[in-house]
Amino acid sequence: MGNLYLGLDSSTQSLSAVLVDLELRRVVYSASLNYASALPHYGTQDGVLRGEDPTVIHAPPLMWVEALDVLFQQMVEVGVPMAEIRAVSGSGQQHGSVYLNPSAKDALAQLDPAHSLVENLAGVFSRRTAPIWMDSSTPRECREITDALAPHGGVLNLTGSAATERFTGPQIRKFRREDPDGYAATSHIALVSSFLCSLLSGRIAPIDPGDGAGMNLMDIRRKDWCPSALDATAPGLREKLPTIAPSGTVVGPIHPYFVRRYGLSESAQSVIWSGDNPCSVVGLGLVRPGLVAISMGTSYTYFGTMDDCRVDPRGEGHVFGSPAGGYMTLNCFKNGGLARARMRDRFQLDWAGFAAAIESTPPGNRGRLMLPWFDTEIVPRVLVPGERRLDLSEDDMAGNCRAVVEGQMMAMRVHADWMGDRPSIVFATGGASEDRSVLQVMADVFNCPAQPFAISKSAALGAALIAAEAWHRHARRPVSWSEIVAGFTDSDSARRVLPRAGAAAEYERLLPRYAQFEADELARRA
Ligand code: XUL
Repeated sequence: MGNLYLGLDSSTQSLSAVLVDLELRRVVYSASLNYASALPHYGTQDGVLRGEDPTVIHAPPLMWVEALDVLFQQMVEVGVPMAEIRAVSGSGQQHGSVYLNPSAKDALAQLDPAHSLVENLAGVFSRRTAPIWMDSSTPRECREITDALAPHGGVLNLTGSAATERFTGPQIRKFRREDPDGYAATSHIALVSSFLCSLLSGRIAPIDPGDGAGMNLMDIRRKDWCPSALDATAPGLREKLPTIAPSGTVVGPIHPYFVRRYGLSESAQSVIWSGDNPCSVVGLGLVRPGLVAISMGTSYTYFGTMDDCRVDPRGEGHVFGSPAGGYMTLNCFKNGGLARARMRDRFQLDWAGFAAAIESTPPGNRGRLMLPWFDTEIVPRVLVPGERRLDLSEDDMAGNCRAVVEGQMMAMRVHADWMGDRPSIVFATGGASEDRSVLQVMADVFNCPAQPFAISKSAALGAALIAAEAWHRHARRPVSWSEIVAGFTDSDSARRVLPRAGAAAEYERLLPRYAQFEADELARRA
């Protein structure tokens, strides 16, 4: 049998698969299935369903189910050696929840390979659609949960995050308020991650502390359900939730459905899934405390790892369990890539022109600053959108380009102070990490090297590596995390950008001015 491990990633827009060969230290297969184009009959726009209320964003869980069949079928058709796969794990978009009725348990156990997964599972839902992470319709529930938990230590301190609109607990509370009968008819509530793992395992799968922390329901230190948070959320909730089990737990052998239909081995193991961000932490090689990565896609996310649990006193950042042990932190800057693109388009530049504009201005931008809150922002929490400039004219092309990037990097540094030690190196990934001028600002602001990764599909890769680690531990041949990730998550040291002493000192002087500007502006909008 080969040494192959499969990682799946059920994300907002697509289902991806990454197959790694641990012997060869190589990704041997990688594919993605886009929901909107491959499964148009679910009527989604980029994988999501929007209604009249713009704050309500759901997705059809059956679409995720069908995607699994289609992707496995494609793997067989292109000749992936399915029988050689030793273990499968996965990553799910975080926070989304799936509501199942009492028939789900038997339907999962008895999946019939003569019928598709959709045919097998069409009747198991007690709620037709699943609220996902983009849904922000629960401010009322967030307030109620915050108030109810105040006498018990506070939601932030108990669960690692302030009550957050997209988190599962507030979403469950809203479901119970709006549809008490639907809630009563629900016997199991799963996350996207645990739901898809349940299909592969043929039983209701546990939730791991990486994804469980995104619910406002888990005691972040004990990594188990938090009774007072459950009580503050909805009656009878504990009975509807699965157990929380450590990341990398082997749930059991893959269900025979997948053996018969797609030729997986009977001994292939189904490993508990996690959220996409915890999986990315592994897929980026952040398997030791103190490592930091900045992912610069549509939004920018700042990931850190730590041994001991610390929470963000401002309540803006999140703490999740890391699948590699200990904790991970996540700060999400919603305006990230969007703000940079907005500035490029405003001055009708291409990315080379944008970089040249930055290079033509000095580090620190002569004190000119911008808060690039074109849209509402998560970190810091900004509910009234609108960018703001200090000593900077709107028409100053180069000054504005530099101010966006500097403002973003300074915000990331200021808002990471609660995470503890300053990083000794920052790993960078995503589109903007290809721009050397951005990496230079990053290196100078953090006063440490900035090093890009060439990794795409970090969540699916992380899931494959989690499957590999779990398989070895289960077979009583444990392998250390650094050995597991070696060769898969090496960064590109040739493209490493070093900080420049003068520029770093300039930012050290500028940071208090930036922090004050931000604080004044937040107070003005409050
Ligand atoms: C994290 C979050 C998103 C989703 C995207 O808190 O909401 O990153 O996990 O899939």
